[in-house]
Amino acid sequence: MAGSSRSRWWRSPATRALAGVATVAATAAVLVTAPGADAAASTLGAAAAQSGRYFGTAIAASKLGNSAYTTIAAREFNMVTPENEMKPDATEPNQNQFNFSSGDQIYNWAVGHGAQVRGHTLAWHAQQPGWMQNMGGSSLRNAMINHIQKVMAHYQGKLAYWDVVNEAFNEDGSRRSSNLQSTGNDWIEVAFKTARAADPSTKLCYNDYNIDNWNYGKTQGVYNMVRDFKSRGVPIDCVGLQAHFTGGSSVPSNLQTTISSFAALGVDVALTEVDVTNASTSQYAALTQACMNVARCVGITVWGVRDSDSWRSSESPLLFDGNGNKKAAYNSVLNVLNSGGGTTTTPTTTPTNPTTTPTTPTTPGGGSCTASLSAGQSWSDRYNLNVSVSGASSWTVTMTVPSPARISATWNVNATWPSSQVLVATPNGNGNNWGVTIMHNGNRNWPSVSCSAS
Ligand code: 9MR
Repeated sequence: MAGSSRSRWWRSPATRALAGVATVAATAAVLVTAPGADAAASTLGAAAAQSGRYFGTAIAASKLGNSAYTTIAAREFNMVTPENEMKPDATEPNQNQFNFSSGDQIYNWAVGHGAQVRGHTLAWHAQQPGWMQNMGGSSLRNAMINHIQKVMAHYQGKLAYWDVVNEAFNEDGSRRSSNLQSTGNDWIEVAFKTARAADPSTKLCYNDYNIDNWNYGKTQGVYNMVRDFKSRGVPIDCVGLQAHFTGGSSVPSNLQTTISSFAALGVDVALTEVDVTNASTSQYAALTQACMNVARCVGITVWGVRDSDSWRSSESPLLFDGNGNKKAAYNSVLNVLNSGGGTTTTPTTTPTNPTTTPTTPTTPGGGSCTASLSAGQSWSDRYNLNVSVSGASSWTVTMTVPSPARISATWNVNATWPSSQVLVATPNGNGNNWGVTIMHNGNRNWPSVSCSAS
């Protein structure tokens, strides 16, 4: 089933129609030469990338010296959220004195392993540094603004997403009382406006737990805020459903309704901190399918690598056991990711401005190899390109996307990202046909590519 879905995806008439001559060449290459091209992907990140999504994990800097941990993390995940290292108590331990050492450690590890990073988090009632906890009024408001500006300036242009505000609502949908809330009800929109000005290249998210059930007061409270922000032009790009299905929670049957309802407001949606009591295979499959069924559900992040890394380790809620073995839930997630996007992920079939696509997608490189691009699926905010390398079997392809577009994911290739705009790719042992997802951010011009044989 995974194979046939994948095969439809690669060879769909829409895909061929979009790409013109270059597509014919690329499709032919897939049909003739790529034994692995129709195979189901064998890691979570690669499987998610087939539909333009990512699969991520929380990473703790203190564990980056543990090779059992990093081996799994590097192999399986293409999005990383620092579990604690970019929170206010970590980044601004003394007022206006910043410390990015642990955050940078995670960032550098992630991009060195082909993953993107989700910043977490800028304004939150919890994990505030001591000096901030007793502040209020205009001094706290100004401290929050300064914190957002300085932290985002440090990571300017580097992060795919930022959780600008975290957990600001009560269970009944009212605002949570906190020192931040006491500075005025507009503190959340001030945070988002400050964030947009500080780094226009990153996506700005609101993130919370217990907003998975559409019929829940808190879900409705957050939904109404996002709707209000969109109607008034307050900058917000995404909503993170933490999706902690531990501590007595379970996946609600209407999760997909929640995801699609937020998406219909014009924001990306992601499941950002997933864990499930005893890693129920059916619940993991259901939450993955709910995301796959909504085009703007951009990815899933689990809150830790192995059960022993979980903040709720006694519930064994993750996809790898303490010895690093794949659990049954791992396979149920992988199968859903490999089975394709489901009916409601049908993409828009034409880029909004196809005339901006260069007509010379084939760029001969140095040495004796050539990388050819052809159009894959496209969505309102992102598009896939298929890359076919001919000539040498040992090659390095460098791809540069035009700013403010940024590379979001790859599949079937070993990739490192020296920056959000530059990708360096080498074979992963599974043929010469691979792909990339690009968030266009308004610039749909295709990237330039060069190939060098080695
Ligand atoms: O997993 C994090 C744990 O190591 C910290 O001790 C805890 C402190 O608040 O935060 C945990 O992560 C939380 C995340 O930042 C926000 N959503 C809830 C997560 C689990 O508590």
